Amino acid sequence: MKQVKIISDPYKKETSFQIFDENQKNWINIDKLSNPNSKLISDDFKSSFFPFKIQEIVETIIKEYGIGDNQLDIYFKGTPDHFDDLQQIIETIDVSCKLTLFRDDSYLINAQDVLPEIINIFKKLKPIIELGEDNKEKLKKYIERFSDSSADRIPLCVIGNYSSGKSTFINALIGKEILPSGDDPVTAKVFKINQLENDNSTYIKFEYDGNDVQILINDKNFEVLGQTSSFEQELKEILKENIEDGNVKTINACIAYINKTDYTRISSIIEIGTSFKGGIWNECSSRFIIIDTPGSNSATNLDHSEVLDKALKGLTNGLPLYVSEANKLDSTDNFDLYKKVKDMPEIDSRFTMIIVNKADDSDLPEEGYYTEENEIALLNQAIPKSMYSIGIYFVSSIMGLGAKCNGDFANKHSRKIHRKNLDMFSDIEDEDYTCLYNFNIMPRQIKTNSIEKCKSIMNDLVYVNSGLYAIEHGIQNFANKYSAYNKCKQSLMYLEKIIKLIDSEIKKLVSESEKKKKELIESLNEEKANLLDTIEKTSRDRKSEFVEEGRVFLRQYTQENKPSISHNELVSYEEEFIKKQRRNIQYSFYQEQVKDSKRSFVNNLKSGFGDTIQNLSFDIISNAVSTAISDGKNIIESYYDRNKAEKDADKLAAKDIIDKIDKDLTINSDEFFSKTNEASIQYWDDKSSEVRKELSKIVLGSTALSESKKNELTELIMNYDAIEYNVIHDNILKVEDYKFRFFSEKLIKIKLSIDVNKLYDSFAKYTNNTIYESHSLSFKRWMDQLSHIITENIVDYNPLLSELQKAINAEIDKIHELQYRQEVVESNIAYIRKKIDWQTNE
Ligand SMILES: Nc1nc2c(ncn2[C@@H]2O[C@H](COP(=O)(O)OP(=O)(O)OP(=O)(O)O)[C@@H](O)[C@H]2O)c(=O)[nH]1
Ligand SMILES: [Mg+2]
Repeated sequence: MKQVKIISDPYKKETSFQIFDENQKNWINIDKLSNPNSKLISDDFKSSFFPFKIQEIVETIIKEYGIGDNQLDIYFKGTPDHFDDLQQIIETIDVSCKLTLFRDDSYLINAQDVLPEIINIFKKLKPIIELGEDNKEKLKKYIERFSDSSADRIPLCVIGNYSSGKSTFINALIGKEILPSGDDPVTAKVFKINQLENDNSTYIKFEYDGNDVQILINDKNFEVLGQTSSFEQELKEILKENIEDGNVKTINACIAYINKTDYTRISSIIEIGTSFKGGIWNECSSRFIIIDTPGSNSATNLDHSEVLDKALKGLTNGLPLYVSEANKLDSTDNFDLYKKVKDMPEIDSRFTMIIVNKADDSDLPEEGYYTEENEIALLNQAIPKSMYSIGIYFVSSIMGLGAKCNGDFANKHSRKIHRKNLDMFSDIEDEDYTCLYNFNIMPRQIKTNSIEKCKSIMNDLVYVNSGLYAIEHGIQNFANKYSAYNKCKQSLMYLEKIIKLIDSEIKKLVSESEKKKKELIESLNEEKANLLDTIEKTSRDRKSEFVEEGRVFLRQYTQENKPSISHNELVSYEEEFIKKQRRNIQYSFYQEQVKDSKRSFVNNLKSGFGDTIQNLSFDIISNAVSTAISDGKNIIESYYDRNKAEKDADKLAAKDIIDKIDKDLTINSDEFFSKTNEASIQYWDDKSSEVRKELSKIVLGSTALSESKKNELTELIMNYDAIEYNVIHDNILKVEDYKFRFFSEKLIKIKLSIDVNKLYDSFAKYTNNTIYESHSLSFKRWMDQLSHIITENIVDYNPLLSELQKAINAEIDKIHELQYRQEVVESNIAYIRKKIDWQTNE
């Protein structure tokens, strides 16, 4: 028997393999050392997105390890989604050995399940973190990236050979014929099309001679903002001429004009904002930016990649779409550009979509799909060979666009093609009926799902058969599922950036207050300066000392006092509730019935046969036996009824136990929380009186102050307000949320008491952290305020110095506030890290 483990971590973008060593009884990595000839260690498997490689991976494992009729066990360690994909593949492929699939004990959570939590964290951080002017904008951007999903945009980067139909394809995606197309090279600039919510309005933004030009088009109105040069005048003329033909045609004409204008005077990026019509766009969790590049050859590639780089700035999670014609899949013209795009950090090339456009006009296999043999030949052509990942999609952009705009084209050429093909794409009876999506080449389980989806769309055959829907569905999957892995990782990056911002703000404040402090100390006499120093040092030292000690104190307290449930308690609950439920359903009645039926069986048997065995006649025997048979039936029935009653009672009792535990949990946790809170307050109150005494002593012993001043100060210290406690953390993580999360995920298990105690443990930890963080912060604030008041009183005879002292104190307060925010962000980072790391059932 062989056991192979697949370990797939889509967050880290890594797939690796292990084999079980029977002798050593442990898993060993399949790597260059242990198995240098294995195909499993190829980069292709290691770094691609697992669902796209499953079939090849499984086939390789079978080839290398599933020899003969040996048993082969495959363990999977990864996300549940990917396990399902793997299972689906294994069910469909031809397995030559006895293969069984197992889940490993550790697993990862699907990204689309983690992401909502992350978005919540960002939403909660939004109101609590505020930074100074320097960092405000950056912080806003980082936080908004996640808390406002409308700010989240996925770039779709369309590249490919010139005249392959990139612009037409994009028009089809957005359902509007706004980009001009034609047989000669048409697109001269990089177009960035920003998806808008608003249906009617469109904007076009670019620079002319370095000046901003903005065109706003809304229904039959337009406006050109910018300087009024002859260029803009002419543009207005074009708009005027076309506006009667409708929005889309106006935009098309306007862009065609810009395209024809002197290349050097227009900025390299032209931005268009418009809504996307038809298709799947409303079902996506993100919005999109589509980037149209000019068809390129090697000479212009370099320029284009630079412009593209610029166009992608600030975006992430980009999906590359490579557009080609069927007969040009072997061309290497655009490899340089593709390589550049592949290396851009904004792009995830593991999800490259190869789009074979103009499929209405290509020689595709007679069979209506690619046979295995044809598929291999196709995959061996230059473009698929180097780019194939998520799939090759066949499409007729013109038919797709026609479906969305009801055949109303601005471009005459397109209109003709659409009309010519209409029957083939919509009439099932037509002898050339065409379903382009059937030709798509994709990982098997993805193709099965995709075809199923396509077949379910019955109301728009032209749209589905054009192949456009399959592509859009692929984009939708990427946006809703796959890209979530990257987003989870990115959230950490953004939180770390936020930490850095807070850090830099703290540093700035620290250095400002240090400067002021120096100034203050220099202008005081030596004795006073010393006293000030001692007060500050004492307050600083006590803060760090007590805060450490307090941590230990509360940890110990919660450990010793946390609620728990014992096995015996559970057993007694069980007894109690079973008893109660049996009473409720009158279980004793069923028990009696069993007894009765047994009794009457015995009695009837006795009386049936009479006293003497000697004179048994046939009649006696026959009567007695038939009575016995019917009595026997009664017994069986009564047993059956009793068992059913027992089961019903057990079920109800089980529910009661869970309810009871849930109630206990609430009561015990509440009680524990408030007791811990009291104990903690007691601790900090004690510490605060220790500090009062110590500070008074310092003041009394000082030579810098007059007797009356000393008395005044000690009075102030001893009567100073008590610590104000508040549970600040509450808005970050609600106790109820916490309880519920554990409760729903973990409780329904066999080892109930263990689970409940685990729940209590986590709750105890949570209580400890929340209260400790909140109270230690309250203490720190109190300590700061007290020492501020003392120091202000020491220097108060000089209004100028006193102002300075106040400014210093305000800065110190700000620093502490920021440090607290930083802690909150850090604890959230730790939380997310844990969520996207390996989980175990233990
Ligand atoms: N038959 C057919 N022709 C198409 C299809 N899509 C585009 N074309 C034609 O192909 C030609 C080029 O289309 P464009 O959209 O301008 O191609 P492009 O890749 O943007 O070209 P450049 O911008 O010049 O690089 C035009 O004549 C289109 O009508 C299609 O699906 N079917
Ligand atoms: Mg174009």
